[in-house]
Amino acid sequence: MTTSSSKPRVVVYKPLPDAAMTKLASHFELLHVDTGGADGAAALKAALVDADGAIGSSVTIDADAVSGAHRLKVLSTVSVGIDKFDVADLTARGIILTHTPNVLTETTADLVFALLIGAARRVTELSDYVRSGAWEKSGRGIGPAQFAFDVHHKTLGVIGFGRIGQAVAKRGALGFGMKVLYTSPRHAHDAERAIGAERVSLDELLEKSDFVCLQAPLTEKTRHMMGAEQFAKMKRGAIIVNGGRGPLIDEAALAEALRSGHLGGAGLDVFDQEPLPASAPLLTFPNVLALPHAGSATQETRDAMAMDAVENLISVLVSGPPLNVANPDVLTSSAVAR
Ligand code: 8YV
Repeated sequence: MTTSSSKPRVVVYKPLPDAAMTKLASHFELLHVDTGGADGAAALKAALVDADGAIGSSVTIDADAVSGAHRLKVLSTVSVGIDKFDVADLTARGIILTHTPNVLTETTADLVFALLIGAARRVTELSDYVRSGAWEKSGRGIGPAQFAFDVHHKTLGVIGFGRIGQAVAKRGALGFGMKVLYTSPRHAHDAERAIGAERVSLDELLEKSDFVCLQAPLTEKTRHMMGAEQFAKMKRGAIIVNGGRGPLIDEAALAEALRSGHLGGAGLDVFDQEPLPASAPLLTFPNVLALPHAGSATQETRDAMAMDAVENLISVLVSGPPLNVANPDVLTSSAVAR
């Protein structure tokens, strides 16, 4: 399909806030694609054939999706995570992948800590206890059946110590007097100095932590990194929190660890299947606090993410140099000459 416009052609595969759309339209010819239907993947693949760029989020764009996209120069995801993409294939094709790492860290860390506290202090269970009239019927103050778990001065283990992981750790250490352990491919010396965070092995983190918080990126290496063996190594009564990606956890193993009473609870913002079906086994446990992948979901942050994603597109297709490139090897590879 040829375009009459001199503007680069950009596929929009996720609705964006008005301000971002206005800026996008001022630079590009836009083609909106609804990826929600049964033929959503086919529609996106067809639209990418004549596109110079694309912007959106939460949709898998694999090698097949871009196999006919011979003009495509950039994919701009409105997310920090890039697990929806075949990054090696994009790099080999010379397609730049940009993301939005700079504006969602604190917002996401706030929600992750809300999950930790909510799970520990049984916030939704106790709220339901009040709403259901059970407290009224008891005619007295609450008792041991309603007691929860302390957070302050406990040990927080963070798996994956990037921006969000470190922001969660700071909340624990500086706000709640928690001892922070972390696993990461490399030392985070600033965090070690600032909050006394200690880099340890995964086994040591699992054995010593009262709260285990998953903030690692999803890769083939980290998929199901928390399985039956790892849950068994956790302290009895410990709480798992996942603000990273659902497939970091083997959900069947988590359900068993909850069913046995080995784990004290879970705070989960991400799941293997999203949206999570209401019939999911994990939702049968009252000590599971489940949220709908809402880590970055505040108006201000989502507006900022969308605007950053638009600016990333402009930096590649209009102004240069490319901003927030998630696959920097593409900038030096021979394939970039498209
Ligand atoms: C969602 C996230 O992707 O940034 C990420 O990686 O997981 C979240 O911000 C968001 O739904 C994308 O718009």
